Amino acid sequence: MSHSDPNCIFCKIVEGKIPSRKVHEDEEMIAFHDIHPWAPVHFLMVPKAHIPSMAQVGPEHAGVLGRMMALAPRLALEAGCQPYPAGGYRIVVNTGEHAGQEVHHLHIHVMGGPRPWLKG
Ligand code: DGP
Repeated sequence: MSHSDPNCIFCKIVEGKIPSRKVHEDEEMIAFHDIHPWAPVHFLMVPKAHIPSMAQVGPEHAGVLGRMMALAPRLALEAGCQPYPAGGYRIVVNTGEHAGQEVHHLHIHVMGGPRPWLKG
């Protein structure tokens, strides 16, 4: 698995070649607002390493994925989601064509804000 794919839009965001509205960055991940939000609050959490989707994830990725999930609640509140249980948010990882995955660099959607945006 290569660390960076020159044709990948999220690798370009990671490398600063495409601008984004960042909510977090550290040595192994970046988080930024979705350009086409589905919810009042909608940001993406992206590992810096180019992993195409959840389908390529193995035990070697457990650390970074665990740290991303563990950071999501704090970033959600900082981005404007309201606290659990009256508020809250949805966390989604689209994987493959049947899930509607458009960008083939693993990303976690974090979506919140008052309904009725929530579907399904
Ligand atoms: P998915 O369907 O799970 O692959 O979602 C990809 C999301 O990425 C989609 O909601 C729109 C967002 N997106 C695509 N290109 C860009 C971009 O250049 N910048 C930002 N901020 N978001 C993008």
